[in-house]
Amino acid sequence: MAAVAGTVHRSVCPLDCPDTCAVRITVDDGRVTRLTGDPDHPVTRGFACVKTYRYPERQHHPDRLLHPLVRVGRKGEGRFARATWDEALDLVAERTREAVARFGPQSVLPFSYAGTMGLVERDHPLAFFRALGASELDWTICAATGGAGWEANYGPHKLATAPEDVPHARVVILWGIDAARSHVHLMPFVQAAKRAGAFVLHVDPYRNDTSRAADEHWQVAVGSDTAVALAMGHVILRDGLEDRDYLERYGRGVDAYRAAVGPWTPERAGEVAGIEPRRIEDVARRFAVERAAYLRIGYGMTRNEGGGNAVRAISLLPALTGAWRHRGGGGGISTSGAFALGGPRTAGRHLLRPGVRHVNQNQFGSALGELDDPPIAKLFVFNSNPAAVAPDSARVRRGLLREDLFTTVLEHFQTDTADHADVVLPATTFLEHPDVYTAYGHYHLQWADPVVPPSGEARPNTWVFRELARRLGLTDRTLSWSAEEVARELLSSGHPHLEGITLEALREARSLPLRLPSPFRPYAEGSHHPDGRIAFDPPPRVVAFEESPTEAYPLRLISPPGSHLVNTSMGNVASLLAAAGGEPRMLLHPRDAARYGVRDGERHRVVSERGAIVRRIDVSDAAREGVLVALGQWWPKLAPDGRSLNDLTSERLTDLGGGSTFGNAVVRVEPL
Ligand SMILES: Nc1nc2c(c(=O)[nH]1)N[C@H]1C(S)=C(S)[C@@H](COP(=O)(O)OP(=O)(O)OC[C@H]3O[C@@H](n4cnc5c(=O)[nH]c(N)nc54)[C@H](O)[C@@H]3O)O[C@H]1N2
Ligand SMILES: Nc1nc2c(c(=O)[nH]1)N[C@H]1C(S)=C(S)[C@@H](COP(=O)(O)OP(=O)(O)OC[C@H]3O[C@@H](n4cnc5c(=O)[nH]c(N)nc54)[C@H](O)[C@@H]3O)O[C@H]1N2
Ligand code: SF4
Ligand SMILES: [Mo]
Repeated sequence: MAAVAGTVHRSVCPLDCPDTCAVRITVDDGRVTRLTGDPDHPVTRGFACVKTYRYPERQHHPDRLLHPLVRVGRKGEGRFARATWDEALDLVAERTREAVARFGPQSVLPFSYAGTMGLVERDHPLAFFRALGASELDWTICAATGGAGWEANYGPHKLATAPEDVPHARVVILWGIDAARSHVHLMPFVQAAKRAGAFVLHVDPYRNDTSRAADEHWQVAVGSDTAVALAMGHVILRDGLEDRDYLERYGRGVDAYRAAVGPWTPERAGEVAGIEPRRIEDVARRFAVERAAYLRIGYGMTRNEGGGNAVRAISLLPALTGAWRHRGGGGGISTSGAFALGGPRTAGRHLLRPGVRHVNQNQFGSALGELDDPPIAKLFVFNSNPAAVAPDSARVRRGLLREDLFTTVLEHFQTDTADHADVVLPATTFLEHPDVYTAYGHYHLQWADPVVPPSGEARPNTWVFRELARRLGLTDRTLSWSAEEVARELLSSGHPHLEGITLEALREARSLPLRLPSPFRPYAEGSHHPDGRIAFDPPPRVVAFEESPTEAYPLRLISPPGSHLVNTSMGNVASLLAAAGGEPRMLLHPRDAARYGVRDGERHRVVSERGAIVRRIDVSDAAREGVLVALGQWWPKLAPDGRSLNDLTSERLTDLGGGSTFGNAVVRVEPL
């Protein structure tokens, strides 16, 4: 029988990705059959990405969680029995009440992150925890170091040159970002700049599609970025190529910076990074002379002990040359600071108790294992898969296995984290609930309505916390807000960037550009520090890493994004796993392979001080010598040894912002 032509609906990709694409969803007979990029959206421009094209497969996956489940097996075994919503929620409420009565409310902890970037389903649940007085989870796993580095220079509110302006750039530097993979919708704008004559440089220890799209690739040593950026500053100041007028008006502490870059000659930095000093000279001069130079920083080089200083050193370069004054110039790490959303009651801010305990998300394993004043007794996990993604996962698993911990997981699938739950609750996807979306790679605010009914008995996170609030006698009105009410509060900040953007206008248009000056030149007239100046002082410093290669652990491990996976969110979509090579893979340079007896394409043991896993290793000079490159994150239970990549990583924090150090671990490889 001929298929009925589907209905096409508009939506927004909810994945943790700077692009926040506007998408079109075809629904046939109640089923999502197709997802494409919206041709009318100025940044999406008609294409989605290899990952999200497969979302229909995820949406209708036979393993979707369709009913609440209550544990019947041993802790961590993953055996559950079906329950009704009332049974499951009554049990969770009762156990929460018990924990609060015995240990106080701070024995309750939410663990969540950006499984969905929708502000209703991501942020509003926090109001429940704030009303309860639970411990606060600091969201440090991803962007904390980059944000802290940026803000040290430029003050609060991360802003960036709009992607739509990039074609005006004469020099493009993509530094520690695999844009062809993790920010694909930037690439057409970069290509346009290149066609118009711009020079494009990629700085990354791993040679990938972004390197191939560039004119030049610096395959730098992990953690050498600060030295390289200081050497560029050295060349610019030595040759008098700085924008003196800009620095006089808007710089602070330039003399201290000048003194700090003095010793960082291109020769010395080149030695540290493994690049020709001449190349540093040439690019630094070009960057300064062309003025409209665009320097896009990624999170790759923020994930080590010196990441905060690296971001500071790199992001001072467009200030040194006054690139922010020129259309297409500047750059940035994130556009998120322009979305000045949020009234006083957003995410329950008004309910926050002073002095409440904070738990750093990167120290989740120790928090579960060691906190005792009070202990974590009741854990809620949603929008995240910490058994896979949090550092030192063996420690996380030990914590999750505690018999005296009661864990509730809201999920689409039975992840490794859900296997450790006492109660698993089925959550709706972005296709099944309404939400509002900001972005960290562009300046368009978006709204999406559901396009299909919930699968099985799945419910939005916000519904679950509303029901729990009622059972626990929490009465703050915001706890029962609808998505529309949450959105209205978000839009009520009164900030000029939101002028004229009402919920009605947003629902009607689906995507609205923020009200920014055109062209938008953030920092053309200084920073958001109280004195309006950009802080060159204290100058960024080259951080000596505590965890560094040794004879026992001679290789640095980094884990850039997989081409076909987004964190672990697509980690059970068969077509994507097949396209990604069927099992998790790593890359090692031929000379290292020869040194450590690694045979191309075979499985090896990878060992750090914290654990050991088995992975297939491909021998390739796409990896820098001395660096083992793990491609993407897999569900531990779908890896050949059932183990997480993060069995190898540590809870060590970065120099700024208390961030994660996934790119810091040192390891060795051994034949099996
Ligand atoms: N396909 C895909 N896209 C994704 C994701 C995914 O998993 N898959 N994840 C999403 C998320 S959550 C995020 S935060 C973003 C992150 O995306 P990006 O901002 O691009 O950051 P990373 O992916 O961490 O790393 C980018 C590059 O930095 C390199 N790198 C590592 N260490 C260093 C270093 O010391 N110096 C330099 N110069 N480079 C280094 C890595 O090899 C990598 O190629 O991507 C998002 N998009
Ligand atoms: N070794 C190593 N570890 C890393 C990284 C690395 O580079 N290397 N990257 C780190 C980074 S950058 C990040 S951002 C984190 C990401 O870590 P996480 O935030 O945990 O991201 P995901 O692994 O994608 O898991 C998100 C989960 O949320 C669920 N989810 C999605 N939408 C919804 C929803 O609407 N409701 C509910 N209830 N659940 C939903 C998905 O099914 C998925 O299981 O991982 C970090 N871990
Ligand atoms: S993952 Fe990123 S590039 Fe892919 S559709 Fe979603 S927002 Fe767009
Ligand atoms: Mo991230």
